[in-house]
Parts: sequence; C-alpha cells; structure tokens
Amino acid sequence: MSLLYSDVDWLPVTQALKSADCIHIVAHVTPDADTIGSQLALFHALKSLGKHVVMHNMDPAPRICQYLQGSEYISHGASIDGLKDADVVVAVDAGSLGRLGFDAAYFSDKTLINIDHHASNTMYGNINLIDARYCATGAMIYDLLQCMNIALSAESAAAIYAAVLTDTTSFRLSTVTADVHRMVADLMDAGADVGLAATSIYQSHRKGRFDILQLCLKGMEICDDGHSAWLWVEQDWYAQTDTQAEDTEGFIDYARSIEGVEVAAFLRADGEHVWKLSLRGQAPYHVGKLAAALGGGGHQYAAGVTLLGTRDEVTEKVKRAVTELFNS
Ligand SMILES: [Mn+2]
Repeated sequence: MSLLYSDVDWLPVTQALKSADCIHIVAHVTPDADTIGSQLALFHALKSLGKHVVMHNMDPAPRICQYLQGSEYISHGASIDGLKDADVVVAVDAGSLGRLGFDAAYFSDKTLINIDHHASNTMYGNINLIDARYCATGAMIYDLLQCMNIALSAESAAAIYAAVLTDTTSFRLSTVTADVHRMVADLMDAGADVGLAATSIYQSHRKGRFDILQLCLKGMEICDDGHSAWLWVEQDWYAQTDTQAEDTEGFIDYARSIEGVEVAAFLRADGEHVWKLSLRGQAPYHVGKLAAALGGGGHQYAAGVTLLGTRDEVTEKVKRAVTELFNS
C-alpha cells in the first residue's frame, strides 16, 4: 500500500484523533455514499484503536449504503443531546458548516476536524484537511488510515470503495488516476467485495425510480445550441411515484451523456420553493465557480447549490448564468 498523495500533512488530524476519547463523526445533509463511506471507514478504524465513536447525521443514510457493515449504527435527527460527551467531531465531505445541518453552537466547545475534497470548502474547522486533488473524501480516509498505521479492515475497505466508486461516477471522471486504481486493488486485497457493491448500489433500485425518471426525461430541455441539457424533478412527483429525493440519484448523468452537452443541470425539488441544483461540466468550463457565484460550491466538473423560488424563477436565473459561462 502507498499513499495517494504523500505531501499531505495529516499530523494535526492524527494527533487530535489519537488524544481524543470520544469522537463524533458526522456526514453532510442528504448524505451520499462518499460521506457515509468516509464516515464508516473512519468509524471502523477508530474503533479498532479502542475509541468511543459515534456516527450521527441530520438525515438518514441512503438505501444504497445499507449493505455496508456498521451502517446500522448510524443514527440521525436534529437531537444531538446524546453527543455532548464528544471531545472531537470529524466532519467528512462537507464543504461548509451549514452542510452538516446542526446548530453551530454544538461545535463551539469541541475540536472540529474538517476533512473534505471540495475546493470551495469554507475552512470551518479547528483543523482543516482540504485537498481537491482527491477523487473522493473516502480516498482521503485511505491515506489517513495509513498515516495512523491502522491496518485496512475489510469493513473499512468496502466503505472506501463505495465512496470512490460513486464519487467518480464509476471511475469515469478525470480525477481517477492510476494511483486511484492501485488504491482499488488494495481495497480489494483487504476484502472489499466489488460485486456486492455493484449490485447494492446500481442494481437495487425501487420501481418508482423509473416512474419518476420517465417524468423527468419527458421534461428534458437542450439549450445553448446543444451545449447544455436540463432536467428537473417537481415536488409532487415524489408522491405520484412513491419515491424520495434519493431515488433521483444519478439522473443528471442522462443529461451529461448526450453528445455535445458540456454542461448538465439537474434541478430537484427539496420542499416548497426549495431547489437543489446539481451541475456537471467539462473543461474548459468550471461549474464550481458558477455554483459559488449562486451561493453554493463544488469542483470544476461537479457542483451544487440550494436555491429558493418558483421553478421558473430559479431556472431562468441558472440558465442565464450557464449561457454567460459559455460566452465568457
Ligand atoms: Mn465527495
């Protein structure tokens, strides 16, 4: 095994974790497999050191993560009274404090360690380990474990694999280097079951997903002379199709997969007049900067932001920004 990036200074993180007794690991709101996989991999590793470790998030873990060992120990909800004893909190894959969903006061008397690969990270921790070279936060945990001399267990390896698989859209992004593939070989050697990951993540969809996908694809728009594609999901479609927001995971890839499309946008209702916008782009465009200008953040090729307003208002605003991006 070797480090993905050997020039990263993990010492402040490893020292804080080693001296902590009770550690709370927290994922971001509407968690994906990268944040949950990172949380679980770190959980198993710290447990092996005899630490008291708690995993508690604002929102429940998605169904696709339920095959990962330890996911049954992840609790969720706004109540964090039971977490007062934690002396260290580790936030994984969350670009801002707001992405954790909890009242900022909770973190005030704790050492907050912020581990993330979003370039737009706001450095909200007492210790910040932010490195946008990593394809996933799970890959950062892979390096952290080595720096702490913690052997890679099968449980941690499986969790890191789920994180990397999903955050690279199945190894299709340019963040995937030869070293990433060498890491995957290590994860498999350690016991990560890639067949189980594939069936659990990509072949376990509810039927309702395809009902809501039909509605979504029917509305697809191609704009900017074929250079951008737009998809959205309306609030009342969830009830119509007996689905939840997590059932729309990956829909944006349909928009991105069209020949000639350089920027794909997916607008998902997240409540009355609340929209979660996801963007995917390719060089030379930087959708992360576009999302940041709208109040969100992300990477050059993948970014997101929550927007308020009617769908027409929000769509018009974003369409204008995308068109400006092409003209700039
Ligand atoms: Mn991530």
